[in-house]
Amino acid sequence: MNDTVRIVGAPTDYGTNRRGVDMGPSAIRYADLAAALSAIGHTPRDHGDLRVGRVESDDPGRDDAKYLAAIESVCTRLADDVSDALAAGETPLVLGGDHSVAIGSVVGSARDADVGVLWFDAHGDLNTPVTTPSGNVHGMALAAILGLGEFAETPWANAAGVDPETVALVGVRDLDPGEREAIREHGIAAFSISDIDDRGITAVVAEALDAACGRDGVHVSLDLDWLDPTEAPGVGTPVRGGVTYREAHAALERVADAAAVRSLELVEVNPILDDHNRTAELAVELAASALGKRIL
Ligand code: HAR
Ligand code: MN
Ligand code: MN
Ligand code: MN
Repeated sequence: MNDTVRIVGAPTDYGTNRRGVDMGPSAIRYADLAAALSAIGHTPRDHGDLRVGRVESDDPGRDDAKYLAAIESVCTRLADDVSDALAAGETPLVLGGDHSVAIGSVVGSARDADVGVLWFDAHGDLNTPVTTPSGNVHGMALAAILGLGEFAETPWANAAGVDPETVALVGVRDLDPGEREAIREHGIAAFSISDIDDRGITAVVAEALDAACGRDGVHVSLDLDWLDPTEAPGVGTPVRGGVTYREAHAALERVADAAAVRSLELVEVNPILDDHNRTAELAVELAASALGKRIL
């Protein structure tokens, strides 16, 4: 873990139907992200937001992967920022935006490095343009990173070079049939919310870390819809029965203990749907846990 944390906002709405996640970076900053990082001994360096076009004036291009060209443009620039931060000895902290920004975060984090991915999410995000029920790329982000299906032909998959066997999904509870198939076919470690019921969050996270730590650490992708909607109402695709407030903190505290965090992202915060910025505040708290905040 580097002491300087480089904050990069990626205010996109391209990967989702709902309009409002593009305001996530602003809401997370307003929830005092920088102060929370300083309070635990880090030096925040805010690089501002990437320039992102407005979805209303753009063309989706195709139905089975809407706005893919615009997403590729944002992710290419984001990947460069993330890898520049690492080269400068800083820890990248990416603020989404919808979950499609993870493509850029992981490509940047895994550049010239052996990196695994921990995916905290209600969803698998493993659809491809063939299996997607929505055409929304946020539901395909992990498939794109791994180069599944048609994504094998895109340059980003080869750029990431992430092995499906160093990916772990934690807390999933809403998978499409094609996603279950992808998990089986590619040997992706997937821990459902029922696994957490049965074995407890700390045991599950320990196993997920075992699976997902590359030689150069792990990229932690935190989709706020991972939590129960009572705790995190400000998300576009809430799914009942998510992890609790304490389970979420315990998970990210264990991740911090493993001292393997190479990069982190907070995605899918939608201030329009939120309750007085509660979800953005929770995102900040959880980032602090992942980056070493201790109670005692
Ligand atoms: N699986 C569905 C789809 O592909 C829903 C995806 C919901 N997306 C997210 N991602 N918030 O985690 O459209
Ligand atoms: Mn997601
Ligand atoms: Mn690599
Ligand atoms: Mn999700």
